[in-house]
Amino acid sequence: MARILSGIQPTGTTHLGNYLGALRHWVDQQDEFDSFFSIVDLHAITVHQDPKDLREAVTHLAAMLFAVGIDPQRATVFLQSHVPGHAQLAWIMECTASFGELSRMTQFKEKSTKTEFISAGLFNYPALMAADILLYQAERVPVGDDQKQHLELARTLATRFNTRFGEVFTVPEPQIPKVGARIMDLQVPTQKMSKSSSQDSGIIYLLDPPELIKKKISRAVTDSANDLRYVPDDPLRAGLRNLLELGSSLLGASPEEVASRHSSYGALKVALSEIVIEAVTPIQQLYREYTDDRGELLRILGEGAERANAVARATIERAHAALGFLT
Ligand code: ATP
Ligand code: LTN
Repeated sequence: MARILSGIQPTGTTHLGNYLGALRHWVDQQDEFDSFFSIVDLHAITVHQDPKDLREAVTHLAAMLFAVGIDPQRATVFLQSHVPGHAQLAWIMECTASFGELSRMTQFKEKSTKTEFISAGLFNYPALMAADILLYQAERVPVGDDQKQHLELARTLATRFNTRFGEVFTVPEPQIPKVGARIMDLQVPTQKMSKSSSQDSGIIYLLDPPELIKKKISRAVTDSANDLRYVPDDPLRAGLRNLLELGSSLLGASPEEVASRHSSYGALKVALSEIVIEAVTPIQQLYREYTDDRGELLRILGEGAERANAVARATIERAHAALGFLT
C-alpha cells in the first residue's frame, strides 16, 4: 500500500476550511493508503503558546480527528512530539535547505509580520515539515492549497539529499483537492479562513451550534450585484465565489450548478446553512463522546506513536549512515 502523511497544527479550534481542504480527504483515503496523520505540536510552538491552551488544543484536535471519521485501527494518528525523529531529521533538513529558500516562503513572510517575536523556529518551519513527510517515506501528502510551496520545498530537499548522499528519501507528491482547497474568510473573502488570523465572524468552526452557523453565513460578505453567477476571477465577487465553492465542496456539484439552483443570495445562504449544519451535526455528537474519555484518547495516541516511531527510527538510521555519522 502506498503511504500518505499529513499534519495539522493544534492551534485554536478546527474549522470548515480544515475539514473541506484536508480532514475530509484524510478520512476518504484511509482504506486506500497506509495513512499517517500527525498533530504537529512542534510546529505549534513556532509562535508563543500558553501551555494550558496547547494541552487543550491537542486534546480537542485528537477528539476531532476521530470525530470526523479517522479510524485509529486503519490510520496511524500520533503527536509529533512523541516521535523524536521529527526533531532529529528537521536539523538535517535545516542543513539541506538554504537561507534563501526559507526566506522565500510566503507563509513565513505573512506570519512574521503578525508577531513581534519572530522565532528561529518560525523561519525553519518548512524544514520541520519536510522532515515530517520524509521521515515516513510518504508518497503523497494531502493538504489544502496554502501548503503547496512547502510541499515543493520538501520535494527539493529530498531530491538534494538523495543526490548528495545517495537514495534515502521518497520524493513526495502533493495532493490538493480540486474544490474546497482554499475556503475563504466569510468576512474578508480575499483571505483564507484561518484559525490563527481570522476573526470569529469569518470562520465556521466545526463545533459551532446551528444558530451561530446560520448567523455567520447570513452575514457573510457578498456584493451588491445580486447576480447569482460563478465568476472565479473577479476579486470584487470573492465572497459569492467562496459561498458557491463551499456549497460545491459539500454537495459534490459544480459551483455553476450550485448557483443555478438558487434565485437570490439570501436563498443561497439559507440552503448553505442547512448543508453545513447537516455536515457538522454528526461530527459534533461523536466529538462529545471522544472528549468524555480522555484516557482512551491518550491510549490511542500512545499506540499511534509506537507505530510511527518504528518507521521513523528506520529512516533516521539510513539518513545518519548516508551522512557519514558513525552508527
Ligand atoms: P493556521 O492559521 O494556524 O496556520 P490553519 O487554520 O491554516 O492554521 P493548519 O493546521 O495550518 O490550519 O492546516 C491544517 C490543514 O488544513 C492543512 O492541510 C491546510 O492546508 C488545511 N487548511 C487550512 N485552512 C484552510 C482553508 N481555509 N481552506 C482549505 N484548507 C485549509
Ligand atoms: N504546515 C502545515 C501543517 C503540517 C503538515 C506537515 C502538513 C506540518 N507538517 C506535514 C502536511 C505534511 C499547515 O500549516 N497546514
